[in-house]
Parts: sequence; structure tokens; C-alpha cells
Amino acid sequence: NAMFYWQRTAYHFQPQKNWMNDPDGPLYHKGWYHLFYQYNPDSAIWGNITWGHAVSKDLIHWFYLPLAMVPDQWYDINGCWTGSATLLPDGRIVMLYTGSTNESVQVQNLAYPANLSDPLLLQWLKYPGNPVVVPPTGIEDNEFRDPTTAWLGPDGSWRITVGTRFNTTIGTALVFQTTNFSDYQLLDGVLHAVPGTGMWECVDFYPVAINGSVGLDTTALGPGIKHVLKASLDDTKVDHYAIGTYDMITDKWTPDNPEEDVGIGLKVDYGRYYASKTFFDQSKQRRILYGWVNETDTEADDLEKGWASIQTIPRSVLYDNKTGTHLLQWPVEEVESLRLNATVFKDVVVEAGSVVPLDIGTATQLDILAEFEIETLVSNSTEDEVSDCGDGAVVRNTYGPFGVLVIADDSLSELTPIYFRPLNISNGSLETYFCADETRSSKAPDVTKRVYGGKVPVLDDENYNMRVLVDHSVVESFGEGGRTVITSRVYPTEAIYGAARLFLFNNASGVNVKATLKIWEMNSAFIRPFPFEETLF
Ligand code: DQQ
Repeated sequence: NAMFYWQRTAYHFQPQKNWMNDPDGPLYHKGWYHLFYQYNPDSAIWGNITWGHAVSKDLIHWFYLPLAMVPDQWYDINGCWTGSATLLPDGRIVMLYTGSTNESVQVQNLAYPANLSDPLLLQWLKYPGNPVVVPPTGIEDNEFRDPTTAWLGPDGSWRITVGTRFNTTIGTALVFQTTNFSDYQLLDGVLHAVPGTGMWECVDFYPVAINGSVGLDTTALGPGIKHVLKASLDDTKVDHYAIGTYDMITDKWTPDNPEEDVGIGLKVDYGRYYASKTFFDQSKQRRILYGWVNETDTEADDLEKGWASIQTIPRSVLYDNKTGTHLLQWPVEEVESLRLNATVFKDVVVEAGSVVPLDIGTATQLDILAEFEIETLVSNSTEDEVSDCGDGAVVRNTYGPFGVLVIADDSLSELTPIYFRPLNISNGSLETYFCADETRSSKAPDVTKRVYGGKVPVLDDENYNMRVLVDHSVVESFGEGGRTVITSRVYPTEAIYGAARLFLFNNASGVNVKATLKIWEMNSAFIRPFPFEETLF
């Protein structure tokens, strides 16, 4: 449908048609990054869930491959749901995934590649003894899903965790132990549980290096390491994480700060984002994060356009040793290969209450790096009554909001502000929020438009900085080096193709800001069927 054509992205992964949701089993094998994903081969809405499969040499250009797994056994006939890959030291690959059985019971199944020497891992075999794990006593049949990548314990046996809930409200992660991936034992106690957080989907559990230098294999243990626990909260559809310590003897994880526990504290992404999953890229010693970005238009629109959902640009994840409280997410360096001509703006003064156009030509595919300094105009300010992102960029306070307007048209009839809002919380001490305001992003009817955002630490020696990736209908924004990240889905009707513009804005009442930016136009990335007829290796 031509009417919707511009909503397709140019360098984000999305299937050619139909519905996609969670990323599954990401891994690197023989020179190829593999991405599997929840996929409905028949329709642009959720259902008939299979595993779609794509490969890439650089995490940006992708080839679609045939479906990796389809629901064809009693133990997954209602869907091959989310799962994770584990690379064993002997080179084997283990895939664990949730099957929804003929009776809609959620069970964990084992699959493996038919031929490890095939770099494309085209054929997947399901273990004849499936399912390998069934819901334990006391766990609801339909609240037990999404096994993680396994890690090796000091006792030489592997562990996985699976999300569930107790008593309908206590979100939790169960731990199972195995030596052969076909027989599992539920361990006493749980990895962790948080009252009030509900069902935990797509749990992710991984180590991070405290010195913040490299990504770690899922099995890494020992000093200098903390562990991240992430849960996707079914009740709110938000991905939350917390940083803490894993005790490898008791198999329990404890958050560094109980007030910022999983599900009640930090979000992986404050925008339209869910069911994220990391994997360790052994070729570049980094941990890479994928996340699913759903549409915010209606199912009727999705059916009409014939597709729904994208994946974020893969992000590298590191521990932020400057704050000690946050992860740092950053688009993988490979995305920089799409950068075309750059435009630099230095020390552009944006006065309080003004908008400044940035003359870069068309602005539908961009990589923006922006840094802001504030020059205070007032000698003292009162404490702000505005809280967090302040119901959008039109709400003014002394020190903010200021930032960029992306996917805007010349007349500013459509625009998406990405901004900082520093708030005077007491006696001039500032607490900063990083926000995205979708409320004026589209004139299209029936689109969910929200103001998203979260607190971002800005340290004394730091300026306000952001990186923003713009790609037609998606905006990925990284505040302060990736401490706070927001993905926005926007559907402009005017600000499309050559009509899309970029502006600076400052809607503070008491500060001028000085902005320095480097902006690249971004090339499109090919994402297409694998050319089996050509010889690629
Ligand atoms: N999506 C899968 C489930 C998972 C949910 C089903 C999260 O395995 O819990 O498509 O989006």
C-alpha cells in the first residue's frame, strides 16, 4: 500500500512482510551473525508463531533465510516461542525455546543445528525427547517461558533461568541445572523475585566487567564482575534491568540498590521497546543487545500495510563505571559504515524560547551527535514543580527543555522533540531527565503518541550530550553516552522524504543553550533474501 510506504525503515531490520516480535537466539557462528525472531508467516498481526531467521556479516546488512523452526510437534504446535542460544566449549550450539503445546502449556524445548559446518545454520532439529522442562509444581501452565542462554557453574554443570510469577504478582526467575541439556533439575529457591512486578517474560541474565572495557561471555565469573538481571514485565510491557551481584554457590542474585530492583527501577529503554535479549559476540569481545520495537498504529493499519514491527539497531552494552549505577548502550560501530556526508555546527546559540533550523537538506535518515552547554540567565530559580519529562516539550521550566526536533516539516506542523529537562530539585541542584515527545509527531489518526523518558545522570564535568538515529518512522535516542535510551515510533504524514527537516530548540525560560553538532546523512542498508544462487563463500 503506497500510502504507508514511507513508514518502512531504511536501515533497521524488519521482515519483508507480516508480523515480527521478540528477537530470539542471537549468536555468531563462522563469520555470520544470526538473528532469529518471533514471526507470523501468514499475517501482520501476532499468531502462528515460527522462528524467522536472518544472517548478517556486520549486524546492519541482512539476508533473510528460510524459517528456522515452525510449530509442527505436539509440544510446540501452538507456537515456537522465545528462546536463547548457548555455544558450548566443544563448538556445539544448543537452542532452548518455549513451546506452547497442543494444550497451551508452556514447556521448554531443545533444538540444535543439523549441520554445524553450515555457516548459515539453515536446518534445525528438534530433540526427539522434547519437552525437556515442564512447568514445575505450583507454577501456572501458561506462566513459564523464555529460557535464557545457559552459563556454566563452578561445579561444572550448566544453569538456565526461566521467568514466571508466584501468586499472580511476584515476578521471578527460576533456575534449572543441567549437564546434558536434555535433563534438568529445578534448584531450590529462585535467582531473584520482586513483589508487584507480575509475570517476567524474556529474562536475560549476564555478567558485565566493572572496569567497563569489554563485553563478557555469559559464563564469566569472578572478581571485577557484576551481573545484570533483566525482565520484560508482561503487565506493563516494559523492559527493566538492575545491576547486582550473583552468588555462584547459592545461585542467587542481589541488586546493588534494593530501591532500584528489577521492575521498579531502571528501564532498558524508556520508549516503545520490549522483549530485549543480549548475546556475547566472541568475534569482537562485546555483548550485543537487540530489542523489539512494535508499531503504535492500529492492527487495521498493520494489516493494510502488510507488516508490523522492527528491531533496534543492535547496541553494545557495557557497565558505566563512571556512575556505577547504569549500563551504557551504544549502537554497534558497524552502523557508522552507513554514514554519508557530515555537516558540523559549532557553538550555535539557541536562545530561551527559540527554534533554529539546521540546514542539512533532507532529514529522514540521520545519525546525530549533539552536545549542549547551558548559559544561565537568571541568578536564582525556584524549585521546579514540573516533574520528569513534564508532559512534553511545550512545558517550560527554568533550565529546559532543550534539544532537537526530528522528523519535522518546515512549518513545524509535525515534529518529535528529543530533549533534556534539567530540573531544580532543591537550591539549584539539578536532576536531569532525557525525553522524547511523540504528541505532535503525526497528524495520522489512531496513532498512540506518548511522552517518554527517564532520569539521566549528568556528572559535574559533563555537558549534556545525545546521539539520535533517525530512520523514517523510528527514532533511537541515547542520552549521556547511552545511560538513558528512548526508542520512539512515529508516523509522519507531512515530514516525509524530502520534506523532513531538523531543528534545534530551547524552550527553557531561564537559559540559553550553545549547541555543537555533527550530523551524518545515513545510507540505506540492504536487507533482502539470501542470494543462494550466488557464491558467497
Ligand atoms: N513473546 C513470546 C513469548 C514471550 C513474549 C511469544 C514476549 O515467548 O513471553 O511470541 O513478547
